[in-house]
Amino acid sequence: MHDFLRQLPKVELHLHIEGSLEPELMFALAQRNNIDLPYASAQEAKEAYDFNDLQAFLDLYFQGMNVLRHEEDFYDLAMDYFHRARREGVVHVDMHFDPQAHLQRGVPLEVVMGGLLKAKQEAEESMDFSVGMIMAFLRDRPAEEALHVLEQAAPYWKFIDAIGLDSAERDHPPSEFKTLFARAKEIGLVRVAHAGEEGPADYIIQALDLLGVERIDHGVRCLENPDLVERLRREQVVLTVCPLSNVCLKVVDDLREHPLPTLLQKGLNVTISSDDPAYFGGGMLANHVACADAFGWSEDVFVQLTRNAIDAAFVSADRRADLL
Ligand code: ES4
Ligand code: ZN
Repeated sequence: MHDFLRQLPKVELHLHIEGSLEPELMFALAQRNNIDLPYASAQEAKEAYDFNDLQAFLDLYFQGMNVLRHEEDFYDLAMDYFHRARREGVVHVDMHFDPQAHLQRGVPLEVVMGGLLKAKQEAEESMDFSVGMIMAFLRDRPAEEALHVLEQAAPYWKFIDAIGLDSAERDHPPSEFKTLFARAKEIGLVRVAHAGEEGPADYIIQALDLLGVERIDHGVRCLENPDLVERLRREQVVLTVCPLSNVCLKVVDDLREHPLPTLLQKGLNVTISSDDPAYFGGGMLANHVACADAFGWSEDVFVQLTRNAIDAAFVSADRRADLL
């Protein structure tokens, strides 16, 4: 089964590129940019990755990305991930990135976009790999700031597939971002949002009804509302579920108690992603292997999940045909 999962051409729809920053690269970039890290070694950093909830993770996530200062840093970050993913049999990734997290630290949008787009172009030309771009907005910062950043990003709209909504979910409902998402629709961008990870099922409903999202990132708490589950099934809304992330952030106690099998059994359009592979114990392959071990799924379950991801991926019709 592990060999099958390694060679299966996998498609990842939910990946924060800043969350793919491995401690080894963090140390290399810290040295290159003369930045002090709160860890003595890469090993010590990994040992600090022990989270009780989403906020505990976000604190270290924002701290870790402080080593990203120059265009080459963003390029190296993305290329490092693309190579690792490709070696695990990943053939496409839709990549979230958090411009506000960098602007806040004085890193200009041009630096972020320049590095990420150069890496995307190079990977697509040389690695049989494709990359979708999701400009994500931080829901624990003001909606007006997000709108300003979206306007500021006008020169890059043509390179972006979608906007997303991430960061601390509790007490930051989708309803606060109606104007931002309406503007993204006007621009012609697809919309996705994190909902129902730590937040209630109602936030999934808000994301669908008020933000017009095409996919829900996580969405596992939909099971608290049977009417919502029926709607997600009827409309075949894609859920980008991240099993190891949910274990690490204690959304579930144990992978064997994860709602994934129930979501599938209810006929929902489920996909599997890694979220923040450097922080949550591994990438796409580790997530697939963990599901095989925890749920005893057969090969055809993984084939179906992969088909779901291919159908929803931000790719051209030609590339989608290649992936099938
Ligand atoms: C995230 Cl796991 C998760 N949830 C919400 N926002 C995020 N940003 C990076 N990882
Ligand atoms: Zn996420």
